[in-house]
Parts: sequence; C-alpha cells; structure tokens
Amino acid sequence: MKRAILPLFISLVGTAFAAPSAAQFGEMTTLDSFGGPSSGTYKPTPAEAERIAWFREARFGMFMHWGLYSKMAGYWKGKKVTGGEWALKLQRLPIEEYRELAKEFNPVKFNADEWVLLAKSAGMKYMVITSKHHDGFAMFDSDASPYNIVDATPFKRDPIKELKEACDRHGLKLGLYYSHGQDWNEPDAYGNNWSFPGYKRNMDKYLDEKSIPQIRELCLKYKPAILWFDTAGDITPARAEQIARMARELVPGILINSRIQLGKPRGLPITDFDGSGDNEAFHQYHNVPWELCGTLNRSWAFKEWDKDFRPVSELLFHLIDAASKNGNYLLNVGPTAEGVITEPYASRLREMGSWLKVNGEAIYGCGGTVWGNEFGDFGTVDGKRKFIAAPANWRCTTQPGKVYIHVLNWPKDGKLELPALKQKVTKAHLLATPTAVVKIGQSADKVVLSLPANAPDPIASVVCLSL
Ligand code: H79
Repeated sequence: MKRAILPLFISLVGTAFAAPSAAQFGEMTTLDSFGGPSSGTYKPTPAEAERIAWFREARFGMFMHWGLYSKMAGYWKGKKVTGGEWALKLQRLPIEEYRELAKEFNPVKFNADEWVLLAKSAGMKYMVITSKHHDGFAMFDSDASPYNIVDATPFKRDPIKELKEACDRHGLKLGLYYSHGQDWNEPDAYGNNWSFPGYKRNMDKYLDEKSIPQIRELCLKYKPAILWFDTAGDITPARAEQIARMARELVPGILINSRIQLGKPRGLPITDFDGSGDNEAFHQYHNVPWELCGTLNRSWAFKEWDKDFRPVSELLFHLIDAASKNGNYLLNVGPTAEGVITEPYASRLREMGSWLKVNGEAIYGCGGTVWGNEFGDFGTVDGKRKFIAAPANWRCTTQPGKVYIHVLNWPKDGKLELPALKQKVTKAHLLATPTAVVKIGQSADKVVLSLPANAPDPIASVVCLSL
C-alpha cells in the first residue's frame, strides 16, 4: 500500500456502481456509463434501508483487535515473531503453550469509557471489536466454551459487556467481530492443521457446539449493532444463511457483513454491507453499502516493535476516499494486554477528530461522488485489463443540493478544474475559512474554482459548492 502524502496513483482492487445520488442529481450523474465490473443491483426493502441508515450516516468507525495474542505483543519466548493475531498459526506454536497465555492475561488498566471516548474524540460513530479471533479465545463471558476471558484469566471481567455499556452511555454503536469458521483451538474447526495430526475434522460439530452457540450468546447478551464475520473457510451457503437468520431473529436491525461467506457477496437479505480487502479500498464507486477496514500501523493486534504508524494524511485520505465511493472506514487500533491504547494510536485519532470537527459535514451522511472519473478507469496494459488510477488531486462527496470537493494537493496557481456539472453552482466556500473568496467559473464542459493562495488545511481542505 502506498503511504505517500500525495496519494496520486493508488492501486486498489476494483468494483463499481450505480449512481449514489442519482435521485438527487438526475441527469447530471455520469457514473452509469463509467466502466468497471458492476456490484449488481442494490434494492433494499424499506426495512432494510432503515436498518443500514445509521451505518451510512456514520462513515467512520474504530476496529479493535484484542485477545491473548496482544499478550505476545509480537514476541514468543523473548524472540520477535511476525503475525500478531496470526502468530499462533504462522509460527505453528504448540496450542497447549499458547493457551497458557490466558493465565497471565490481566488487563487491569482496561477502562471501557476511555476507549469509547477516544473513539468519540476521533469522530468515530461505531466500534467493532474482536469477540473471538481465529485463535478461538472468547473475549466475552461464554457459556458455550470455558476458553474465555471470564473463566480462564485472572481478570475475570467481561470487556464486551463493559464496552457495550460504555457505547450506550456515549452514543456509539458496538459491533462484534467473530471468527465463525476458523478456530485454531478446536480440532473440528477450520484452520489448525498442525496441532491435531491424523484427526478427522467434523466442521458441523464445531458449528453446532461452539460457533453457533457463541454467536447466539453474543446476540442475546450484547445485542450488537453489527456481527462482523471474517474468513469463512468451510462455511456453506446454508450455514451462512442459518447464522444470519438466527442473528436477525435475536437482534432486530442487526447488520451483517459480507464476509460471512466466501466468494461473491450474498447481499440482502443475508448480508447488509460489503467489504473491500483488508487495507484495500474498492477502486471505484460501489453502490452497495461497504466498508474499508485498515490498520493504523502495519498490524491488527498490538506488537511492541511495530512503530510504523501511518501519517494522519494517509488515514484521512482513506476516510475521504472511502466516503467518496459510498463507503465507510473502519480504522484499527491494537490495545496492549494491559488494556491501554498507546499514544501513537491515540494522537493520530485525536488529529482526525480535529479535522472532522471542521469538515464533518462533508463526511457524515454524505453520498459519494457525482462524477466517478476522478478515480480512473479500466484499460489494457500489456494485453491485460487493469485499473489505471487517475491523477486526481481531489475527492468528491455529496449532500442534497451540495457538492463537497476535498482538495488533497492545493493547486499552485489556485485554479482547480473539475468535470462539468449540469446544475448551476450558486456559491462556493471553504469549510475551514468560510469567509475566504472562492470564485466560480462554470461552462458546459467544466467548472473552474479560483482558490485562495494557501490551503487552509495542510492535508485536505474542503470546498462546499451549493447548487
Ligand atoms: O483480523 C484481521 C486479520 O487477522 C484477518 N482479517 C483482518 C481484519 C485475516 N484473516 N485472514 N486473513 C486476514 C488473510 C490472511 C492474511 C495473512 Fe497475514 C497474511 C496471514 C499471514 C500473512 C495479515 C498479515 C495477517 C497476518 C499478517
């Protein structure tokens, strides 16, 4: 992934659209004719549209990877190891020894209110935390398996319960990540191919005795706003459907991500929103609600030695870029085994919050771009069909009657040329400095903005066009 401050040629995986704001902009929309594979029709029923509404409004959430692997912090027996939450499998560690980590997992500094308030200060509207990752250890009070934080650690508290209560207190939604197919602690589940030699797996047994009972518990105990599944190895379409139906019955309005099943997203009524790849946004506008999840440094789980934190410019770019393509940004934080979110994470989150305080109206509840050609297009390179990113130095989001231009690289001559708009631009102003003069030149084939000499924001300044 590129980390440049000027995100000009970003190489991403692609999918495409139908118009975001077609109803708003009618004829003006050019997206339908703009290449790329289609993500299909998206026709939610009124009830389905209503339950996803908060998610589209939110645009920005906090992802959290926290578990026994956080205790490793990137080391095993004093030696640096790769993988974070994947370390157990990548190193093929003896499962009995990994389980011992629970005896020392005691996050005495954990304070749910602090975490939630940090997310809130970043301008995030929801949180998704690992209730169980692939290692199989439940971070909640589970009746279905004693391998959980309440029964197997000296901590004995239920952080998911505490986070749910804190989210309710501070007005955030809580989503729960659950690894439903992969569980390296269980011989019957998918994923552990080193600890149980010669054992004949029985995936149905794992699903019926641990995975599905735990998902039921999550629904009943915490009423999550989202069930966030990942890596659906061995999950059949029938099982995905069974899980989704159960969750919807137990938690009216719950959202389910498309990773509940491998391959092409199932879509409604099974899944509410799509995901692009880990740390990889869709190339283009995507008409189905979707989410980009990404790391703040190079890891999902806390690693003491990973100090490669992304600059705020890159993080804000991902948020703006996702919103301009009709998507959300779920930005990950890896707390320590003591329950602390360290300063390199926290300071960047607070900076994002400061930007959103000024520019939030161009993110929250916004539709994606009115154009689409600022992202680039598919072309043939060396005989292969390839997405060729456009060198656009701006991104566009929309509200009824408003077009927001997020200027990433301030033009040296102050002139910003945009594609044509059919509706007349009646006013243009900068969100950061509303009194600064922005002149509008509009013709049949383009809109040219004459901006002040200096960018009001060093990372992204937003121009609001009123139509
Ligand atoms: O939870 C995070 C990952 O553990 C999970 N998805 C995100 C949200 C994930 N599960 N499987 N995969 C991702 C695909 C496998 C990626 C891997 Fe790797 C590449 C495993 C080892 C190398 C990513 C980088 C995970 C560890 C290092």
